[in-house]
Amino acid sequence: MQRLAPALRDDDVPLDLISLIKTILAATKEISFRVSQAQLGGLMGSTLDENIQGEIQKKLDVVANELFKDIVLESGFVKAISSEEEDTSVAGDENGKFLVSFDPLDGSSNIDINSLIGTIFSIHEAIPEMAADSPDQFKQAGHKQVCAGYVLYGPSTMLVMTTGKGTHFYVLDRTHGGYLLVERNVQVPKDTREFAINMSNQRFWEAPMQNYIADLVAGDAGPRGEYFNMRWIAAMVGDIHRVLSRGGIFTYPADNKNPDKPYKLRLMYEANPMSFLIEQAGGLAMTSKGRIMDIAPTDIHQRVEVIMGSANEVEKCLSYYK
Ligand code: AFP
Repeated sequence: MQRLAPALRDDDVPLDLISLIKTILAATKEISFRVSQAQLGGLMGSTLDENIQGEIQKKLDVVANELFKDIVLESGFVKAISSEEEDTSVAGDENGKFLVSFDPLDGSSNIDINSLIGTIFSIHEAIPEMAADSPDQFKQAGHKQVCAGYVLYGPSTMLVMTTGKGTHFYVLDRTHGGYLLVERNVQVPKDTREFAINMSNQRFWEAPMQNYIADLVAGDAGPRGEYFNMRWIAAMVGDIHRVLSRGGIFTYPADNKNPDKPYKLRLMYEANPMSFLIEQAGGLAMTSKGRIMDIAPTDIHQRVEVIMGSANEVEKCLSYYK
């Protein structure tokens, strides 16, 4: 099995980007260890603080954020970071070549039940003429990402990453402490009989999503004439990993549960990196209005509608919006 750096060199990834990726992965190895020790180390449960999005932070959210932020900012490669757990961007090295957006621990509600969680990251090139402390430098579309990935803290710690030359799976080998390539050029099957959506929001969705899901749930008695299975992990890392592994459609549609917050998932550190991974694996990553990676961001913590996964099924879902 190939080690990480040679695998990246095979994809012609520039050396400074390889160095940054190795720095990020050093942070994830430390987070993986802290996650495995959380109960023993008194790191379960919540803090008394809210993040900028009004969500109560878990103790592990805070630890993972500090670890990731400090290691990445100290590397010298990074001009600024933005994180789900930070109010605004944080400046790094004025000459740093890259911007890193991340969700230090996605799936926080799974922490206390010892279920799937992960770290998501997205890398853009820095804009030389913008100051390191300007949040505006993060307002770059997803198609400008130079790397995206996630690390899933599951039964094995897995890295899934793309630098624009396919999506590859790696596993953390604790015997030598590095990530080993286990599957190159993963492909999302075009067709699927599996969907992922939080069904408890059903009555709040727009009519097209109501109709699409109703047809899936109707199974072989409905217009699709086939049985569809449903899965929901409540951690995008887990749900997208399943889609990348065996196909499926994953959606967090618009809803009117809270009129001030029609979307749940965050563009910069959830939807964009996952879109890059899904598209590089032959899938589609859309909103009901267009490609996620073509959205011009207006805010670091912007939220967005997400419909992604097996290409034919995403097209089918979008046909209900026409
Ligand atoms: P956190 O980033 O706060 O952990 O939230 C996880 C998440 O944004 C995403 O990973 C899940 O798909 C989604 O929330 C789960 O949402 P529900 O609470 O509706 O199940």
